[in-house]
Amino acid sequence: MKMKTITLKTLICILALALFGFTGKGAEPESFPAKLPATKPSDRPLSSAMQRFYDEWDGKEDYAKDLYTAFKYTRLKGFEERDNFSRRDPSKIVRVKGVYHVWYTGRKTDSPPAGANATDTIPATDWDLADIWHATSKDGYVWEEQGIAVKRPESGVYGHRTICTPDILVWKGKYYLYFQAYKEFTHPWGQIYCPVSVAYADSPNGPWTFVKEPVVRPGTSGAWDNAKINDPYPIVFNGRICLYYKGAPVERGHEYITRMQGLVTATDPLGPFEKSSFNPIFNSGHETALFPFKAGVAAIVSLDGPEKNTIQWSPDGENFEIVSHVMAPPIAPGAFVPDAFAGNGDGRGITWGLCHINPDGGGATNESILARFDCDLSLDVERDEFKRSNLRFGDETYFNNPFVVDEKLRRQIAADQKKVDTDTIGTE
Ligand code: AAL
Repeated sequence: MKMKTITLKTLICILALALFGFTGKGAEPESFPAKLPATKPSDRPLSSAMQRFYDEWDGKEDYAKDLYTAFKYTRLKGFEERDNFSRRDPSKIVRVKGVYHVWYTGRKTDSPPAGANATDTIPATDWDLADIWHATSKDGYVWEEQGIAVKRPESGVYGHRTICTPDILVWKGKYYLYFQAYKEFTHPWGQIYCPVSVAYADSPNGPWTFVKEPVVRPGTSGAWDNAKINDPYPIVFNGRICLYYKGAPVERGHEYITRMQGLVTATDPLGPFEKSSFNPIFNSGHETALFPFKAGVAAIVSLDGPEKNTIQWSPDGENFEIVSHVMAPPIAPGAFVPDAFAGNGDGRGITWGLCHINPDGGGATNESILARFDCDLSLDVERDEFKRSNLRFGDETYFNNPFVVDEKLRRQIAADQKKVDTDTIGTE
């Protein structure tokens, strides 16, 4: 008798599914189907997560998106390693007559950064007492360091203390390097005034002419970017030079905006640059990393802020939306963006670039090295290896900086543990 009932029920179910379930019409389906409905189902209750899956994520897994990627890293060859010779914040890469060119912050000092104990010859930070260096490569792996491209200018001129974090623009056959230009001692580094200056040349190999008057200055008193214009990053979009940057106010701390990014635009590389009325246009990120993508602009937003570690896209270069979340994005990426200055409304994306790494996992007073990253944020390649999430790290990663628990933290954890660990409630 029991057997019979089950069989009858099963039969009814199969019939119901055959009639309504598979067509999505009529009776409510039993469970959410294994094959994702292409559009948001309207005939069944959806959890908040499944609503978002359709409303915000377009009914797609992240790896199905053009602007999703994993990142892989490779050690570079050709950079002489020496104590207190630091290289960081590479520019985007340009290729001229088959040769790749990159510019970066180069600090060659006699001693390591000493924070508040810095002097005229002892740097405060990793990017203090630096110049803009240049390297070339035929394959993107083996690099030949060409030495200093732009030198710190004389006393009294912005950049005398340090010039760093360069990026490149090619406009009407000429080359323009934009960089942070500090006049004074850079400690404490949150408080110092830092405009952007520029140098130009007829060829990527220089010689470079340093323009003494900064081209982009921090905002007025009280503005979100009133102290520093960091990470100037030019592309050409909608017929204008669009220079993205990270702004910083004099005051720092949780109640102040510290890691937002803005945009200035111009039609002449030497300015005047006009600030976007939407600024800030990113609420997160650290170093700027953008590229033309389809008819708009894409950005890698990493490290800081509520939208850290995302790839974003904007149709107008000013109003960005999150497209995907990424893991372990490159720090200070400078991608090879062949169409960065094409301004043709058909951005093809990026597949590799350089970034920097702090070998000790440290911050401002640690030395940095340049590294290569590869990815698939391009419309022109198919790289399954990069369209995967769920990356796992080996023990080497977990038991080293920045994950390692140091002595001070261990003491705090021990004290907290005494305070908050009780027997599990209900076990008495
Ligand atoms: C970088 C950049 C800017 C900061 C410092 C040097 O990675 O964000 O350049 O000022 O750190």
